[in-house]
Amino acid sequence: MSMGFDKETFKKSVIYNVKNVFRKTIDEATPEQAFQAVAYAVKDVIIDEWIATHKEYEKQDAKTLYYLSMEFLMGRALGNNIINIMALPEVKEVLDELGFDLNAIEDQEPDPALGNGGLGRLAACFLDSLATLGYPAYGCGIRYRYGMFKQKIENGYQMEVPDDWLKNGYPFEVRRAEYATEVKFGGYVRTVWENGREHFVQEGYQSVRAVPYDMPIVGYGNNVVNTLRIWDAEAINTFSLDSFDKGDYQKAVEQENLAKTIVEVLYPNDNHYAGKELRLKQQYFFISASVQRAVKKYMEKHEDIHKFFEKTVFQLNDTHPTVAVPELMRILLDEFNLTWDEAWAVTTKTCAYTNHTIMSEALEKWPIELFSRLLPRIYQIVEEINRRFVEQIQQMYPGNQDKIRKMAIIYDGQVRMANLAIVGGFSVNGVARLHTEILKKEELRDFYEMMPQKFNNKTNGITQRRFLLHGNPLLAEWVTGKIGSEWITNLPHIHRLAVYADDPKCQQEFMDIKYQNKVRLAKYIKEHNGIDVDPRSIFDVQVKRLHEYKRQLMNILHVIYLYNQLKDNPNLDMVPRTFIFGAKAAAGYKRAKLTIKLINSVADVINNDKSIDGKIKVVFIEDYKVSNAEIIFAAADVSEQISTASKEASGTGNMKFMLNGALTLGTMDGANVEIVEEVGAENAFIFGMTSDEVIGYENKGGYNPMEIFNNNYQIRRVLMQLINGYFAPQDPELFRDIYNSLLNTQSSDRADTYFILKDFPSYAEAQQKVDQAYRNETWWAKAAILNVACSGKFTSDRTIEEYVNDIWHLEKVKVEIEANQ
Ligand code: 4GP
Repeated sequence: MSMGFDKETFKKSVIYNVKNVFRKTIDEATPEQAFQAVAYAVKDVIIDEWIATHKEYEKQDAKTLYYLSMEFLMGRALGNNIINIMALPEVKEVLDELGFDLNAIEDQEPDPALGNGGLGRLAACFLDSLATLGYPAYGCGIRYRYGMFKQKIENGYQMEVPDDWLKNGYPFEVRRAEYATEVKFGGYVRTVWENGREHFVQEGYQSVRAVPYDMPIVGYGNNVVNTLRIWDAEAINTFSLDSFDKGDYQKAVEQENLAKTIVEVLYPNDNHYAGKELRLKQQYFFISASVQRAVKKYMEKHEDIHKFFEKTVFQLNDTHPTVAVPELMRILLDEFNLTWDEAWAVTTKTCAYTNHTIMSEALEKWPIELFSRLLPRIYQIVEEINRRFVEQIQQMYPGNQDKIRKMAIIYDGQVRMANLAIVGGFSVNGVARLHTEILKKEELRDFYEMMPQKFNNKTNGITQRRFLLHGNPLLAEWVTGKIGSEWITNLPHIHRLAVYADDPKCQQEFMDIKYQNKVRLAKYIKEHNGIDVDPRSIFDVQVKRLHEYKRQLMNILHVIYLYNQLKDNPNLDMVPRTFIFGAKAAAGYKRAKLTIKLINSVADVINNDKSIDGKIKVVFIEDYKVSNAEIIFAAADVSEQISTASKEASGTGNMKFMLNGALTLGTMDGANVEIVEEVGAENAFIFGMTSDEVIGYENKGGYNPMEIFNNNYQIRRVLMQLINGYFAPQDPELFRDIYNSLLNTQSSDRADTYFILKDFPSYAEAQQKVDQAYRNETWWAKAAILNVACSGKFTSDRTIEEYVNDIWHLEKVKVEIEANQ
């Protein structure tokens, strides 16, 4: 238990908060009010540790990581914080005594969803691990007024509803007005000569005030509390008549609007770049504020800015924060008067870049017209970085224009952010072994040849504190009962479970827990979807963002294929299966949204067809998010990780399923490769083309899906059902676009870009193996236990230690707390 935690004090604090904030006695409090009161009471406990942690960092003058990310997909904090201060049993008791149920109170918390998917959730797992390992670190991001939209399904279609997560106030955040800074946009740069040197002054700009809000990131049982700092924007001068009098009315209005719109909403795109001006504003806004603050903080304790990198490291979470490179240059050049070479030496030792995707549509490129208009001084600096870099290319590869075409930072009228991130930093990493190899051999090959020393791999990980300890209490308790609790902070320890994999009693216990978790999910589905599902059926789950490369389409086409078999032969011997989907589609991604409609239309037909006797059920879980994800992983038997090989950089859902004892049905893509390496191919279901095969076809311009269509009657039958009204009797044309995308009868895209038909036969075969394997309960239980036992590598604690050793070079800090402060 946390040293700062005292049960009686906590109870009083909850009662007091209800009274003080809501003017009510505890028995009158609504569940939402109770949530707020409990959250404030927990924050009370955390605050002392938070202060102590930062005192300790200062005392030790520790090197600090700034994890710069446009996204932090945190999920709910209350339950996680209670677990990490190690006060779960005591808090439960107190709430019990006060007549509340902790789960119900947790359910009142909005999911802070300041992220889209994998990239944002990874950032959240990293913060948890950094705090638990005791490393000095800030997460730096944006306090979006509206996070990831809430998804409603209406008539089978996705509808987007704004996520007003701050509606009732968020108890864990603290506004830190004293650290507010100014961020400037637009205007022009004037050159002045002073002391025999050129100086650059930005004039005629608009600006906003960046105000940080801090959220505590609680380490597990170690008194360490780090900070997630998210920036809000406010108008510099509040709108006033005063400005009107001065003739500045227009400017005051514009500044007010700029501040309002800049942090208004998270762009809901995953693995996709939307080249909107506002997005670049968001990027520069939070980066300028974070970098300015990091420099100020450093200068409070140090004199020599040349050594900034000894105490500071910036990790760029994808290219979105890349303006950190020119922004740091600007501060060093214009505010500290360093020479170019001095400034460049500091910057390139401070910045490091992580690549999260090879999808070409995700590559950020800004038209120079827009970039230079919005960030005139920053653009000048990027021009100069580019000029010097191109010179370097010419020296190394004289006369090779192709190298310049591929590697220049500014080319064809665009600023290429990945190139800037690679050139401006000392490290470039991919997020799984296969992904890093593809970066080196294909996507970033020229850079790798020129600067191989920068490249390294950091296979992703996940926090077992949220995704097992919090999300699956039954299994967590069982694991601890068998092998002790060390796995909570040392996941490889979980391998000790392997000796129980063959033990019939343990197998039984394990399967009972899985069953109870399936009952929990079935209840959730009944409440939210109104569909009855049988917890004895195989729970076959694909939850992740909706994207063509992730191939939810292949999954639902296979469901149709299976359904056809069942219609042909109602006595078909198959284990009943519940196909569960959960996915948000970017609001403007038409085909993804149509795929959601298809899944729901297929669900409608199949779930209402009495003739198949409930052997197949299809469920689309509305509003997939961190909080329901925890329930879903715990209940899964089969983990669908079926992306086209080479396309999924890593995946992290795959790891969460494994940790919860689901078997992977997947391609050799991303971290699936490493999962299979850990657990053994015999304990997973692997199918489909390899990444080399896929890349081979791509280099030849694709393949001809018509051959498969012509020769495989079952596949042809499924495709024809897309256009003959089988699933859309009112509008037989509804799914024509999907049909076309597979056979390319009209569009200019390559036919079946993601090789769905090509991989379909081997996918169907693997699915058949799943069916067979599940019948052997002993085998299945053993394989599931082994998946849990072999998940040790996939803790984000391991990932963070690797970043620390190879890139960040941080020191661990210990925080001691006196009891009952
Ligand atoms: C994702 C990748 O698609 C996923 O494979 C990876 O596990 C995750 O990053 C974390 O590294 N990329 C994105 C994105 O979310 O927007 O590019």
